[in-house]
Amino acid sequence: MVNGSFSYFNTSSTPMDVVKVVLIQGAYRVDSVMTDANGHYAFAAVANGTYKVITYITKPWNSVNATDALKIQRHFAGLEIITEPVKLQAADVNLSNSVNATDAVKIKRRFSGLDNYFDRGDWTIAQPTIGGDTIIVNGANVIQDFYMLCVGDVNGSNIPSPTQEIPVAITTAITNIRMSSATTGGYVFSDGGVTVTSRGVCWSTSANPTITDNHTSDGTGTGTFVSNLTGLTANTMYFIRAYATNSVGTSYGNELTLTTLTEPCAGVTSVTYSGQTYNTIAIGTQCWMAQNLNIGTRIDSLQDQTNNQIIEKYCYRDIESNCDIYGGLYQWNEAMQYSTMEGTQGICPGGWHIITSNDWGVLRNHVGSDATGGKLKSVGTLEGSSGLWYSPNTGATNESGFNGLPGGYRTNSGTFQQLGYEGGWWQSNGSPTINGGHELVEYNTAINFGGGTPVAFGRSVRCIKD
Ligand SMILES: [Ca+2]
Ligand SMILES: [Ca+2]
Ligand SMILES: [Ca+2]
Repeated sequence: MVNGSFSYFNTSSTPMDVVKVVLIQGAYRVDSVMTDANGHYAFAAVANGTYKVITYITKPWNSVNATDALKIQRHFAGLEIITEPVKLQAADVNLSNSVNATDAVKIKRRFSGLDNYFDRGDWTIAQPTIGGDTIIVNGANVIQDFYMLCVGDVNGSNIPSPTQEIPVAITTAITNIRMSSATTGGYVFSDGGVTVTSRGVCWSTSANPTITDNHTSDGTGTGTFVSNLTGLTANTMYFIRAYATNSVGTSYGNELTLTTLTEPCAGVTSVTYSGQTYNTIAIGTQCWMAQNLNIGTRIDSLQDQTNNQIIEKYCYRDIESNCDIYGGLYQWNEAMQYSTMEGTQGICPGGWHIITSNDWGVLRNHVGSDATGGKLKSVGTLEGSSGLWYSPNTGATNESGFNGLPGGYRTNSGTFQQLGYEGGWWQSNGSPTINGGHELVEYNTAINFGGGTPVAFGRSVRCIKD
């Protein structure tokens, strides 16, 4: 490692930022780096050997005038001897290896506009004590500081100002795209020499969004930040850029685009099916009916439902009004309309289908695996006259909006069970002679149980949009 700092040889030792430092060995360029705001530079992993540095400086040549010329004349006259290596270099503007009246004259000519360059160039550097710009690496880290002057500024009267530019930011990839939200962010890798006072991302439906459009505020300074975009419109394309602001101005990162997800129930707030109207509910990316299906002709619980081109239903305890509240109960094959295909329409209206195990998995992923059943159940208790569940209705929040009701079921012998205690919905995975898939929620737990029920049982049906 070779590292150190560059500073101006004036009374305040002004740090020299944005100096491009090139490490050379003979004619070869080994590496190059830029000094930071404190003038620091570092070359990692430098092999043993003898090196020099050359520099590139974009700051203006400045503050060279008659005072400097006078100092040179006093040095030449032996009145005020210049000893510091970097000042001697700055004074020898014509590279003659001596400091004399010729240098003073050349300074005056340039200062008065008769010349516009020095043989030495505009800037000179030297090590603080031994002079020169040689670096010897011999098995250890080398710390080597350098002093700089404008050529001719013998009295070090120049005070270079730190470089101040707008920051530089990049926009990071967009993730978690939803109907109304997404996650992105940025990386500020340069503050332009001045503290970044605000940063984030801005977005618009038009290209080249700015901070006058919607934007986040995600901290200050350089480095990585994460931005959460909210309040987006479904199914809409947005242009997104990171931004970073310092006292010089605001810069923008590369532009990215995203298209929000389509509202799953877009344009379908309700479905009217065989005289009954069902509300819809968007849950994540899915569009569900908000009520259990209640279609068909009620038959007595002691009869089986058959493949007869008529949709038949049971109502709990054979009471029609229970179907109005909880929906009908259907044997699995009737619900499937005698198909065995997962995802079949069954007794759902066109464009909708009996839920699949995959549909339920998507629902559960969206709702969350913790207390899923509680988030699916309607709230309140029968005892409290506040709901349809028996107490305690553990964990019920209906956070999902699914509004799961405890419709109970019809057994294979024609009795009814569990009204108020259990809600269960057929899935279209199953065997037509054994079990159909089900998903259950219960009054005394927040857990959601998947499994199978004998196909001769009657259960509730919830339809999901294709
Ligand atoms: Ca000279
Ligand atoms: Ca000066
Ligand atoms: Ca039937």
